[in-house]
Amino acid sequence: VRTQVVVIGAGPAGLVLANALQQAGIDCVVAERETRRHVVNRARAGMLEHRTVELLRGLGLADGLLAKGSRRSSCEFRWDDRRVVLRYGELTGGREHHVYPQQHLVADLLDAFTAHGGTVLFSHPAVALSAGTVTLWPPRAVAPIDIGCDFVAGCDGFHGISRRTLHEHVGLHERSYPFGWVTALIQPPGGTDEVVYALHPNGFAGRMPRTATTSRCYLQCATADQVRDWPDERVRDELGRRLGEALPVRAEIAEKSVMRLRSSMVGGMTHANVALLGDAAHLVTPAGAKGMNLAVQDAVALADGLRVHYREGLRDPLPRYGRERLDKAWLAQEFSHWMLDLISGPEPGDPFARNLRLARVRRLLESRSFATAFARTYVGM
Ligand code: RFL
Repeated sequence: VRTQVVVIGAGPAGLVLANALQQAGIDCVVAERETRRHVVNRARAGMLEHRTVELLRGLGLADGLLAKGSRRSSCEFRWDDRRVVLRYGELTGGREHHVYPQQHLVADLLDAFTAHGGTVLFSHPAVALSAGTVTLWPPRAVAPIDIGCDFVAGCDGFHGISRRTLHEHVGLHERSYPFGWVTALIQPPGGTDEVVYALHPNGFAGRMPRTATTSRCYLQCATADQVRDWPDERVRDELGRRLGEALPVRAEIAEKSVMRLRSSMVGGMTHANVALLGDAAHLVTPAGAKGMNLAVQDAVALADGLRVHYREGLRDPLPRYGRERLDKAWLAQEFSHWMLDLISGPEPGDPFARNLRLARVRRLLESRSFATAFARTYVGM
């Protein structure tokens, strides 16, 4: 079997790439380890930057999110008894975030790709890859199959095989943070509201809308904490305490987990004819909501490079893609790192650290030039 591009992974990066290649008349096959059901139900991110939406719109892939998503152009900071709203949309000429759950975007992208004859091989994990061949293990098969190709797009996330295969060639830079975040999807009766960042002496708490009835909430915790340390009552109590708004006892809590916060950056995003995209290349913490956006933007950039390669004979399209996107990824990494440090730190209870953090938040809210710089980066200008 042979195709022009093998795309490993059917997440946002892989599926945007597959759709863009299909539209450019470039043959590709998507190989995904999990089932279709699994990938369209995997709730993760939900904040799409203005720029990401423009790119998806340009590919005709934004109809679902424009019809069913919502928009946000402000966020609220809370500490002590203060609640201050930052209307960042007013500082960016009206650019804002679109809120649409990642799994809904993934479902839309799958539908668009397969409606035009695209092939996604579900339950086909990639087990080995080289510059010109990807080896897949089909379900119940006794032996793997090889697919030959011109290019391999490693869109298989942080735990995938692409990053592991390439990292010895390109290097890896990692950082773990000395605290974790408990995360849960919560359905408070009565619906959900603003993006909230609360800086409480017990640590950070955040609430990000996902759908009209669901929010993703975050609570800073100790690195050693396990999910069993955070029964639903504790999550409810602590969210209520840190956000300053009691959560109704009936608020349903789903998909609770403890996130080990870490950042990871490959030293280079390409090697020979293999390109890394999205989380396979760069992992950012959820602070600043950059991960899914970077994944989509990588995919559009790689598709552009490959189109010019096949149409106009541009040689070696990958190095340019890798250089440009790694620079952008570092900018997003820096913002996410800064944002994490703004809202969350290793020393809840340390008044010096807390007051420094609060001074930084106040400067952000009180200085128009600081707020404008924040707003532009936050919405991805
Ligand atoms: P994905 O989405 O992880 O998709 C990778 C796909 O590859 C498959 N796979 C393989 N397939 C074949 N063979 C193999 N050997 C394979 N190994 C893996 C996997 O099954 C999967 O389908 O990577 P991609 O496309 O790079 O997309 C990245 C985003 O998913 C990620 O950055 C975001 O979810 C991060 N993130 C957030 N990003 C934002 O922009 N805004 C947010 O608000 C936000 N919140 C979050 C987040 C991530 C979270 N978690 C749990 C990781 C909140 C959470 C809780």
